[in-house]
Amino acid sequence: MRPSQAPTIRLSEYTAPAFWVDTVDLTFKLNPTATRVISKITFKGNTDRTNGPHDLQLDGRNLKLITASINGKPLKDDEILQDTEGLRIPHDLVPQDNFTWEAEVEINPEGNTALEGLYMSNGMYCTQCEAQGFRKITYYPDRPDVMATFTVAIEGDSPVLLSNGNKVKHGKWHDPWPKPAYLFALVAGDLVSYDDQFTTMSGRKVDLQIFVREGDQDKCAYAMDALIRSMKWDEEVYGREYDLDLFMIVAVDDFNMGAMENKGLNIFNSKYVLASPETATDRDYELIEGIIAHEYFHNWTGNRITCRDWFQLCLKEGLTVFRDQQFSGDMRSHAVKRIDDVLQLRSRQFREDAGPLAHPVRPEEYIEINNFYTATVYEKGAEVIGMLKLLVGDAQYDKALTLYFDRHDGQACTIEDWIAVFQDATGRDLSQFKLWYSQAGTPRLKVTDSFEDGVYTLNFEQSSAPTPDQDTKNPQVIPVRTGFLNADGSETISEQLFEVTKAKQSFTIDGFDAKPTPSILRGFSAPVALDFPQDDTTLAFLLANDSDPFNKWEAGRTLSMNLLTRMILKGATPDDAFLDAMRTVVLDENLDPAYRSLTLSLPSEDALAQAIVDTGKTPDPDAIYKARKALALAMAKKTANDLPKLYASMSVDGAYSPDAKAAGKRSLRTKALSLLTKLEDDAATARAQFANADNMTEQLSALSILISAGHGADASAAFYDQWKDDKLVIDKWFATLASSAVPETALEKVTALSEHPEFTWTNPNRFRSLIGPFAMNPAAFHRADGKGYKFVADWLIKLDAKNPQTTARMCGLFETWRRYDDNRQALIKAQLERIAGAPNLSKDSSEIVGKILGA
Ligand code: B3K
Ligand code: ZN
Repeated sequence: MRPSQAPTIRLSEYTAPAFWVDTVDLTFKLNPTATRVISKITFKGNTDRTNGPHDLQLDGRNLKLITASINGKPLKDDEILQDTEGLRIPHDLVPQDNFTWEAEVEINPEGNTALEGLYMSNGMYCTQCEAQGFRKITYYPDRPDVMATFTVAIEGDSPVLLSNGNKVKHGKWHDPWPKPAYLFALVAGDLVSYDDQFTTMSGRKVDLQIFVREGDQDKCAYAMDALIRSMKWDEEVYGREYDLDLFMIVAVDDFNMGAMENKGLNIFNSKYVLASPETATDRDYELIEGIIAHEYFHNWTGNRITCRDWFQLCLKEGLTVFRDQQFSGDMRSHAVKRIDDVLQLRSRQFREDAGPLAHPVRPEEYIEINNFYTATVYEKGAEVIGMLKLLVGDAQYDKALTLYFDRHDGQACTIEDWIAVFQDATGRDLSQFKLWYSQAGTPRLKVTDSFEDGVYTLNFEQSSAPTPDQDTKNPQVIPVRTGFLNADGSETISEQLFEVTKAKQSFTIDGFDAKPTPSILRGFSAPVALDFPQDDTTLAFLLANDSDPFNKWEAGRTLSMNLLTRMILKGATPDDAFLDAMRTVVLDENLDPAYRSLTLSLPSEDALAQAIVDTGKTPDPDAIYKARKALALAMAKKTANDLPKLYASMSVDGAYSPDAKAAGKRSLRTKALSLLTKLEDDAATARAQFANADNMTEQLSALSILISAGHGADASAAFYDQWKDDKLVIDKWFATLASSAVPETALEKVTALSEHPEFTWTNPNRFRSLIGPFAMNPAAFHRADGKGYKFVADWLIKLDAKNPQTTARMCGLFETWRRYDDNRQALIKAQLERIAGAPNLSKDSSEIVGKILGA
């Protein structure tokens, strides 16, 4: 039998299954503690496999087997070899061609606190099967390359009984599209639906339903609108039509992640469905739109074409993230979306790539696959697609995607299939490009330039630091969009796309009258760390003149990063040139408010810590916190006379609307309020905004600003009192109190919050709302006595016993520990070792903590 210790699964060891599955019939007899699952599965031998005869090996975890039979013949106990991971029937009992397996198992949804498989959330039954939750429902070859059609019957008292596909009758479902088991879903509960309809491009009518708890129907309109826009966009931009009579979304309160793309029955964390102006922020609306689109887009990139094995996860996730980013850009502003995406990429993926959890976009081994739903697989995976599109051009990209859908519909595919499609469609050799999938780490691109006799030369040098398991790296294909500016700020020649493919490579362009100012890596055309020192005067020039919105913003960001680094390491004070540049942004009414808001935002404390590490120094979280605060104060003083006007002019009249334009104004208004409050002893403007706000964006931003300013006590109490019956808003209350708390007292505050009766920590949203924001408040988390680390470790150990998946993900909060001084490192290490040594630690957390420790 299989070893009981968690094994390492390797891509190189992939073998096709011995048996395929044609059809699956499931009957669920629902009961909170003893649900019966009756399965009838038709198998057929995989004729490509020769080294038979084969045993029947089925995955299964936490299942109580009641009966099993093959072709109607009951199997005796001693004919079924069971262990904790599944069962095996010896080959002499298994027909090697076609046969029917039937089994009845019992499971306990109420006892399932890991929220994987069939579980209960506030009295409602729901499922989460990706990646390997189906094996907690019944015995099955639980791997994505086994695709089958499912018929499901649900017996239970609930008025709403849902599963995938088309509805046959109440509680009976048939999904005509073959799918892997990870896309199976079941929901049963006392739910109501918010309905609409969509007519597809070929004229078919599709019913759309969002299922929520009674009382929440009035918070579904935005999600429905986003769904309809997504369906239309996928038809228009990718030619993809929906393929069932019905598309359903269910909102669930207890969920380990954002949402899940189960075929025809998406299950969502309720925070990414429910929204009203009073209870959801602009950011919530934006995320709802993006996540609804993401899950819907999976219907083609993920469901119709799925992954052969879990190593290929980026095949569906990278592509689907890329598609949702395109969609959000089309719906809102491409410039703002790109900056937001790069900020995310740097803060999550570059951080991951620089630390002990670094892994390639397509990992080559894992212990627990749930640990690989990472920023690298998702966000870097999307960047790789963006580069591919840039390199082959828009028309060739469209051609390749059409070929991908035509060639692979209904299949479980690999990255090799994906690359082959692009090679075949475009005739381009992508063998070097493919390194983006296998090499971990963020390439560094060092650039120098020179000018002589009208010839301008750019010299590129790429390198990549060793990452765990990969000491040496080969040069990758790095597309570098570059513009050239005249002294008056105009473009000298049209933008160039340099394809850097060698370790060292130069490009020359002649015909310049004078040395141009280059604008390198426009649009952040490759996920690399650009090393091209430009002085403050040049950066200010680019901030003022660059026609590429990303690099314009980037110039401002580099200016503030450089200044803050000087303040932290050398005790410099804010200089007038910087403050003047920021004041120009405050006053520039020709720029989009959302864009101005982004430009006025200072780099996060975490980003500054990494920047200091990059200079070879050790970051001091207190010094970083103080420098940021001092710079914000200097900006406030510089613009003291402008802020009241900016604040007033950004107020949005009329009823609240979450559209990008209105949200952008509110965002800039918040920036103005935050600066203004630094100049007011009594925080009067923020207090007034808090008291008068008619929407959550303005109420919550005022609360956060008041807390940061040390004036938040009354507002916090009032906020709690007003919203105590709304779980999602109370999550925001916990999160804001933890993230905005001033470092000196933050630990005391969050400790008290962790004892609050509403800190229902087994709910993942609530747990993440308190522990996550505290650990992302660096000066608080990294307090020198180590008590911040202990607080977080205590909670992680406690949660691991209930919910390994959420715990393991949050262990990543410690991934940057080697950045810090010896004293802090020792304190963190001690806590990591405590977690690693906790009795019965899950394999999820043990894999992550082991890697972080470097074990
Ligand atoms: N595919 C799911 C994520 C599943 C995570 C499993 N631990 C959501 C998404 O990416 O759309
Ligand atoms: Zn996804």
